[in-house]
Amino acid sequence: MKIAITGLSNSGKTTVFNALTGLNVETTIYASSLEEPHVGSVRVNDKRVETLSGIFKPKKTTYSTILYTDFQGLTKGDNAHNKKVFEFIRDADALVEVVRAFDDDSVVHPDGSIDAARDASNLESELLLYDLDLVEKRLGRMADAAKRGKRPDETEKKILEKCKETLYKEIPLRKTHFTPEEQKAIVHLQFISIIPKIIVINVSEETIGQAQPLIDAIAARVNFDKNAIISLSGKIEMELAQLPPEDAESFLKDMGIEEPALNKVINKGYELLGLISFLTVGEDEVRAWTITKGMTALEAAGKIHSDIERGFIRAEAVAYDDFIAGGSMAEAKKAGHVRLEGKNYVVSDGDILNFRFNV
Ligand SMILES: Nc1nc2c(ncn2[C@@H]2O[C@H](COP(=O)(O)OP(=O)(O)OP(=O)(O)O)[C@@H](O)[C@H]2O)c(=O)[nH]1
Ligand SMILES: [Mg+2]
Repeated sequence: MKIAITGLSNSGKTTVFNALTGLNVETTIYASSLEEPHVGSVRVNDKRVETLSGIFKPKKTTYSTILYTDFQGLTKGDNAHNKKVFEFIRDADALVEVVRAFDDDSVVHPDGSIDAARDASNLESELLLYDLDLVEKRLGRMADAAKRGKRPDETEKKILEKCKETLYKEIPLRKTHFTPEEQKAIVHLQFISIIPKIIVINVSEETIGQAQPLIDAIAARVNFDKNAIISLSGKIEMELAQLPPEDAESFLKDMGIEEPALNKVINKGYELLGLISFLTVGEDEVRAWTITKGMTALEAAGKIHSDIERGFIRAEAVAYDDFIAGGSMAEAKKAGHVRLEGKNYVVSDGDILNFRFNV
């Protein structure tokens, strides 16, 4: 999964990037002019993988990973600049939008004052404007082609009109329902407001845990799901991410932080994108695989290898908790917990799967 960190200049994007990745790239008090985004990969901590690895003692243990990117900030009203930024991030699976709420006179706010709800609203507008421009250009090209006698793709045209109407109402495309066919018809345009978004309010360290009024204000102003808004102190979380694990716990307690941002953002990302994990086990490898909720055993097989999907016969499935109750595959079988499932079985979070296939 790829998550792009975005936001206005000096909102703390790079600080949050460091907090989420444990890296330590330079943060600046002026707008950075990165030519290449920062990229950092982190593993998704999953206790189940750890426990299974302890049981199977495999040669290799593989966690799911998340790739974070951090790039230049967006600038209100600067379409050309924002376009450049969006082109870097529009292949992301999710956006983490950092909104500044921390006070610090030494860090210049590009709009002169601290107002998180205003910034969130401006950012949303920039996403909408970029998409509107995409839609209109595309429709314009289709109209030109029609004049030259080329018949437009009516399906695509209809969907584009729907997108245009939505965007004109200032509704981001992530709130629009598209059928799978519609999605397929527009995916090549790589809209930006269609990407699921988490808003991260970067608060002062003095106000950690007191962000509810701000969350409410942003949700109301941008008409945004409260459940997809997180607050944290980038500065503190960045310090936390640099600490050895044995010091991290007491630091969390001292700072009044319930859960490190690192976990919060990943959990929200999974929730928002409707992601779950299934597990594979064995002497060679214990591994977590990330899939979308609702995927079938056949689709899950395809995640591992197209050969397994092609030659799919059956999947042996056992729920993680049932497996742990017995402690081994033999015990789970004895207790009748190991099921044989077919192609259309809908995979559950935490299923341990073993695919039988024939190619
Ligand atoms: N006090 C305080 N300062 C912060 C916090 N987060 C970031 N800063 C400071 O704000 C400045 C900008 O932070 P960056 O993380 O570089 O911000 P950015 O959004 O990446 O900035 P650009 O890449 O230039 O757009 C740095 O001096 C940070 O130390 C915070 O939570 N509290
Ligand atoms: Mg930066």
